[in-house]
Amino acid sequence: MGYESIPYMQIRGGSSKGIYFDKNDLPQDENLRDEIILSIVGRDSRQIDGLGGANPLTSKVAIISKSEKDNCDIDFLFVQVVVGENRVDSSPNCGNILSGVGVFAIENKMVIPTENTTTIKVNMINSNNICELVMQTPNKKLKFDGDARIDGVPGTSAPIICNYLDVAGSVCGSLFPTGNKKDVVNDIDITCIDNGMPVVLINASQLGLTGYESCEELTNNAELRKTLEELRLEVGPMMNLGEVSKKVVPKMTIISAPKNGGSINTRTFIPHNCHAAIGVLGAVSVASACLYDECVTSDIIKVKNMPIVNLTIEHPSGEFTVELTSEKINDELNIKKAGLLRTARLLSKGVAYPHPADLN
Ligand code: NQM
Repeated sequence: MGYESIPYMQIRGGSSKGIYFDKNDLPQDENLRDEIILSIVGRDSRQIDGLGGANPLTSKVAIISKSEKDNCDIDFLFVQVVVGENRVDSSPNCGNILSGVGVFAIENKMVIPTENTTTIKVNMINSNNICELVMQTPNKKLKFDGDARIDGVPGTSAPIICNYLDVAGSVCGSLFPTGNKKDVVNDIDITCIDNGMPVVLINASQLGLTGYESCEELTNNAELRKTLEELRLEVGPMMNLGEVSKKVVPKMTIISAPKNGGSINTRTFIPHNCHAAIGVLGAVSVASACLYDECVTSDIIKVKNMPIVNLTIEHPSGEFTVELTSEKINDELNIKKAGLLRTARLLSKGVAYPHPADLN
């Protein structure tokens, strides 16, 4: 089969936007597949010759197929196109792009909607975990309009409930991959955690910041970026991620006291630019640290009401609430489920044309 033109959908998933493909429309060979993805999304920093939006949040790809697993409906592989670096990274997952997977699956007739709501079990290939998406489908039709609002996206849409099941350690092997709830690296106190997304937490005061600086101010702070990158490169192997200079994980999250009635305030580098909001699984990892008194979060928040806790993560464009369900096994707290609200919207459907030179 030739790949001169490839069907795609462009979907806003949560506070990100991506190009969604049916796996069967892309080459099986991963190198050729990634070249075609780069060709379609864009190789240069402006993505002038591609469909991407020249920002990490709009330079994302989903590859979707019917699930090969008996207990799931859909298989989803996430691919991050690294803006301006002419390469992709499929080591992390993306909870925002995941929230658009149900839209693609129903539109593409991979899932037949049921009355009122349709629950789709998604096998997240990047992290080998399951997420349940509950979609609004009155009269067995996918509904986009509704009154759910998420920060980072204008207007309101139909709610999509995302229930992540057992995501602890899905990228690094364990919830606290260094074996500690707190480490000191380069004289900075940090917590390294992976509840679906590898994240390094640092108190703003340790970096000489308030934690309320604007995203632009932080991204333009060359000294801060250098400190964060040195720390990240040091911590990557400690988190079982190996050498991370070419990886987009771990993400670096600066924390401080909440300002707007939430649980904790954040600024997240993903990993070199400050996120306009916060990633879904990134927020889940931050919330998860708040449950443990030994983490660096405990200077800001101590959580007592188990087993179901709602934590509101403040970020540069609003807040993000995560509901964590945990249980104690042999005195150790285990987080079983992370529930959250997203919305998604189908933006366009069509065929994409890779550059002919990339097909050889
Ligand atoms: O953490 C940004 C986003 C993400 C990823 C990033 C995400 C997640 O906002 O699950 O959603 O961390 O690069 O889409």
